[in-house]
Amino acid sequence: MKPQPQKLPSIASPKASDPASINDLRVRHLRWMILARALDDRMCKLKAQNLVPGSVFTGRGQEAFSAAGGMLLRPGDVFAPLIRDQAGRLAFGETIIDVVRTCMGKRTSSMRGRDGNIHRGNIDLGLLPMISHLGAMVSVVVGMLMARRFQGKLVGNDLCVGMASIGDGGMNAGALHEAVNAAAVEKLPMVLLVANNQVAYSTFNDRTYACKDLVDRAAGYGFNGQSCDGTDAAACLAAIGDAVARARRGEGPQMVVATLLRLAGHGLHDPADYITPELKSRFGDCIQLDSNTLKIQGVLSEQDIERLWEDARTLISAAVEQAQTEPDPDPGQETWNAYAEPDLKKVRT
Ligand SMILES: Cc1ncc(C[n+]2csc(CCOP(=O)(O)OP(=O)(O)O)c2C)c(N)n1
Repeated sequence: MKPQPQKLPSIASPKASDPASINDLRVRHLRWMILARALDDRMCKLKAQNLVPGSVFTGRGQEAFSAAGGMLLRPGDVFAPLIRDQAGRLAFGETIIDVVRTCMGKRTSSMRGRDGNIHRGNIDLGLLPMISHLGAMVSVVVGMLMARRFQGKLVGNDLCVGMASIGDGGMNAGALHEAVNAAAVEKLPMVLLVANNQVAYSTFNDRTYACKDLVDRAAGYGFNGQSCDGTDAAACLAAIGDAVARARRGEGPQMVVATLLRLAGHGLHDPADYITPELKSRFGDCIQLDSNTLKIQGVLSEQDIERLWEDARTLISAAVEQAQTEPDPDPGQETWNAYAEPDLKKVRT
């Protein structure tokens, strides 16, 4: 059973004909985006205070697409996020405290303070620990869906869905092609979210692929693909909502390609000075854009939006305060086995 995320209401699917429930979904969407941005910002500050070992990777500018992915899944689904997916992770059920504990290298974190912060996950939740940013996770999702099929669990027209996230650079990794092709041949309920943020680290689109649009690849694999403006929150919800619904109905894999811009470096160590002002001027910030839209449409007031930020920062501060009281890993107390103990209660007591 997917635990409900911290103090945030659970996500309901909108009925297409009900404007109130659609507005409710859009507000929840913005809430996840803001929570993720505030958490990313706080992790950057903690890094500057020397409280985070390793680098910090943010999803700045990608929150609308990522959050829509996480929140449109449901318990029993599988989600393989990447380093830009703090928003989707939270919306799918990752807790703030686990993010903070992991980033601060605490023994109480799901990584037990043994690793950096990018490989965290929660198998019970169906949130897969990331192996690599470069396409390695799609085959894991394909394998999990195949396992469910072998167990007789992948039948009917309301299937569980496996969602994998990938970037424009990762789309060119060999492992990705093999896994996506297998998903197509097996007609698996997989949704591949492609965040085209214009750069693979510092390599621009014109040096990473030669087709007109990455979504053209879907036809090559033999399944459905669609594009959306990744800076437009409502467009992300609509495109991913449609893709997830198709996959659940048994229509096979779905690709959703979002066009957006990474509004930060690859990680905190990267100043991203290769992003020109001209390129930057072509893309908005999804959070600002969505906040403005919801204000203009009378769905939220300026004060409502301020409160979303305040609530997010309060939750994050509480988690940071708690994590600061918790122990760092101590080799003298650890059994440094190669494989993690699935039962974390052992390390928490
Ligand atoms: C097999 C492999 N090759 C290279 C790298 C180094 N690397 C890490 S992320 C990255 C670029 C990824 O670009 P993209 O998929 O567009 O994602 P983005 O970082 O832009 O979100 C590279 C080259 C790696 N981690 N693994």
